[in-house]
Amino acid sequence: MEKILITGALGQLGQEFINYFSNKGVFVLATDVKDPPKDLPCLFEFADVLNKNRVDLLVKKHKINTIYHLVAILSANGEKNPYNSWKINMESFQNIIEISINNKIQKVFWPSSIAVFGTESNLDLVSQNPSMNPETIYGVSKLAGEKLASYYFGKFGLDIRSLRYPGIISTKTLPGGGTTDYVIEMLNSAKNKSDYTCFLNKKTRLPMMYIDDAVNAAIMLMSAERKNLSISTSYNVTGFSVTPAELENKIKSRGFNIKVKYEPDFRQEIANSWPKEVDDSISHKDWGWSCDFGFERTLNKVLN
Ligand code: AKB
Repeated sequence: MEKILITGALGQLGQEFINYFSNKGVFVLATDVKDPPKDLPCLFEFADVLNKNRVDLLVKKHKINTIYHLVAILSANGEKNPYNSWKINMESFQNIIEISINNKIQKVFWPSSIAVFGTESNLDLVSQNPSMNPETIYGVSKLAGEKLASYYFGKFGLDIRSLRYPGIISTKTLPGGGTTDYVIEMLNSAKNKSDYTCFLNKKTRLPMMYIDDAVNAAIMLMSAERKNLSISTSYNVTGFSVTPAELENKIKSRGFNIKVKYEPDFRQEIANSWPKEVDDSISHKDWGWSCDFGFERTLNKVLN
């Protein structure tokens, strides 16, 4: 029986994983460094993953056998304090790796990101293994994390599985400090009847994914037989690609009277180094991935 630890559990993905597993009756221990909502449907412990001993004790106490390690400082916030971002993104992952090996954890899920690519990749359509030169500290740490995952699988047999997530669109749980966050901000402004100032220019095309697909992709990858996985770093996945102008027009065509201004800031440079489209054919082949939510279906979910 799976006994799951989720770190960074109160973030955008974590809360969705908690709901998913709790609905299925799976034991979940959620940890984070902030207070949980009163109605959290699982056990919660306050724990900073930089405190290795504390997490190790929790893993032993609750006989954890699977870890979803979701702690991360995202791309835009990362640029504000690169030293701290590296520490939080990488030291926490190193701790989870060590704890996992010492406690014979069966599987670890760790999200990577489209931030691992860079302007040396063919950004019009990034393949699984192009040349990569990430241009944010977030991307640098995600690429380093992918290499660690592959190293510890090869040398220690630790089964770490990973996805390169695009921007994730959810409305119940919000992201924080990312470059793709504009989508959710614009959608929420439309619903709240307020104007929106977009921090990217209107033609910036980026890959996105609806939250249900993001959760489903992780579950599918975690359930796949390891022998079918040809990638030990991180798999490309995507839902659809969109520009701010296309999103604005679609929102308006659905009857929302939103006024959008475009005032690109430092996040534009980050977006310029990210892919427009992602080729996820190896995920289709290795573990049967395909997304359920395109642009229209995502909007049906979010705007209705
Ligand atoms: C971000 O914008 O930083 C994240 C990501 C694509 O990894 N949403």
